This record gives sequence, C-alpha cells and structure tokens, in this order.
Amino acid sequence: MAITSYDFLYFELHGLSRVCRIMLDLSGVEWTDTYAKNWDEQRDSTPFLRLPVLKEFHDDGTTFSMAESHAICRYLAKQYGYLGNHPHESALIDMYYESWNEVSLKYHYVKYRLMKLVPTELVDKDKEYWRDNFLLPILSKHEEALAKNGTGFYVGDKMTLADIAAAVHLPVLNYQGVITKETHPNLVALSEKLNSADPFLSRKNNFMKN
Ligand SMILES: N[C@@H](CCC(=O)N[C@@H](CS)C(=O)NCC(=O)O)C(=O)O
Repeated sequence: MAITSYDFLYFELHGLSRVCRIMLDLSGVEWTDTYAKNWDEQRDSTPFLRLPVLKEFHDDGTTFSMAESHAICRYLAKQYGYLGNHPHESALIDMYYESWNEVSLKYHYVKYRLMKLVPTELVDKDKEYWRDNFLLPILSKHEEALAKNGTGFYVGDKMTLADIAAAVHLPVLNYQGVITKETHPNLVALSEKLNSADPFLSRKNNFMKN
C-alpha cells in the first residue's frame, strides 16, 4: 500500500494549520488544501468535532483519517524524516515542538479569548505577563539549546519539526519585537534562514488574517 495523496481540511486561515501545511508541502506528496464551507454540516463527521482533519489516500483504495493538529504534524514529521533518527532525538524534537505550542497557545488564548471577556487594559497587562513569563524566558532556553547544538538546528544537523515550528511561530509571536538578533541570535538566524526559502516563503502570505 502506497500513499497517493492527502486532503487537509481546515478553515481559510492560518490558525492551527501553519506547521501542518508546511509539513505537507515538505512531504513532496500531492495534497489538497480544502476549506470547510458548510462547517455546521461537516462537524459531526470529524473525530472530535474540530478541525483540522487530515485524510491520507492509498493506491489500494483505502483511506486513513486523523484529527488534532499537533498529532498530524508529528505523524507527517515522522513519515517524512523530520523527527530525528533515534528515540532520544525524536523526544527532544517533540519537546521543543511542544514548547512552541505552549508559548503559542497561551498567546492566542490572551489574544482571541481573553479579549472577549475583559477590558483592553487587562488584556494588555496579560500580554505583558505572557511576554515576561513565557515568551522571553522560554525562548531564552531555546536560544541556549541552539547555541549549544551549534549546527543551526535544534537537534542533529538538519531541519526537523522543532526548527519548522520555530520558523513558523517566531514571526507571529514576536510581541513588540522583543526577540532580536542581539538577544536571541541563533533563534533569529534559524527563523530567517528557513523563512527566506520555500515552502515557508510561499506559505507566509496565504491568508490576510491569522
Ligand atoms: N486541539 C485541537 C483544537 C482544534 C480546534 O480548536 N479547532 C477549531 C479551529 S482553530 C475549530 O474546529 N473550531 C470550530 C468549532 O469549534 O466548531 C487541535 O489542535 O487540532
């Protein structure tokens, strides 16, 4: 059984899909970016009533289907060689990947959820709290790890899911431009290097909104 193509069902925005779409581009396999048009009717047919959902089509006519954006990214990373060569490498790549997800999830909670619940001044205060207690300290640890590895990548000497997550998330999460070449040279260099080439470059301006 061989994989013939993928279908990636999500909304017409970046949201939780940035890393997944990059992974699909990197797979080299034909894939379709499908936007949910009748979500109310489609919801029930998804595993957890949420998007994204990945469908994988095979040459024997069978289909494999899964949900959960991070599980999808990990699955594709493993399938196409972006999850390391040894269980320890895979675990570390996954650790940095999840660390990015943590920083991103907390930011998006403040940006999209809290702002509906509390006045703007409190949202701004919470963004500052997030900047000082998550973004800066956690990414400083990432910077140390990149400096220590010394290859320009988080783990080993080639691009993995951890590096892909960094390139995708850093430009979005760099609140008030606090992460700079001076404060986090290895992290910024990694992000700039990956974002200056496809598929990162061509994916960047896909949608106007997040
Ligand atoms: N943990 C899930 C969260 C999925 C999720 O919250 N998806 C949102 C879009 S970002 C959704 O499907 N919203 C539509 C709805 O809740 O009806 C994942 O990472 O895939």
